Amino acid sequence: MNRFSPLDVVRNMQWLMSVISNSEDFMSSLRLALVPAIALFAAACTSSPSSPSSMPSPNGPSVVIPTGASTLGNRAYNPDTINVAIGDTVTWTNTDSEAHTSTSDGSVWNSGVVAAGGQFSTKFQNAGTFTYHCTIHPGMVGTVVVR
Ligand SMILES: [Cu+2]
Repeated sequence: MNRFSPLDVVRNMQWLMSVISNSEDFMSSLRLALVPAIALFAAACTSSPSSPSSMPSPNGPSVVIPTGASTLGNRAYNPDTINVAIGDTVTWTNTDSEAHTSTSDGSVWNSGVVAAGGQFSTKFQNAGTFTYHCTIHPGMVGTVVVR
């Protein structure tokens, strides 16, 4: 004997459809709940960490302008002569309490005024020996050698 009449099949289909539509409601409400959670998670992942109070350490070659640099002559940039490779980006970090510049004698680069605590970076594309100075304090001199 057949346990399912055509009417039973229709009823079962209706039950199945109601379960599916309920589960779709459940899924959509789950999505609605998940979207803000995922957005928050993504925002947390992409936001940068809180700004450090100290200056970032440069990745490439680095020149420090030390305290009292205006009176230090050829020790005003440390190291006085820095050797780098073509394509390197050199960063000057002004740890002094006065503003300074890193200004190429041959107009290859010019930092402009680098405030106390500031940094300046420039990329060296060509080989050569480049002397530079501070436009604010005559006597502050350094050299970048690019090979
Ligand atoms: Cu200076």
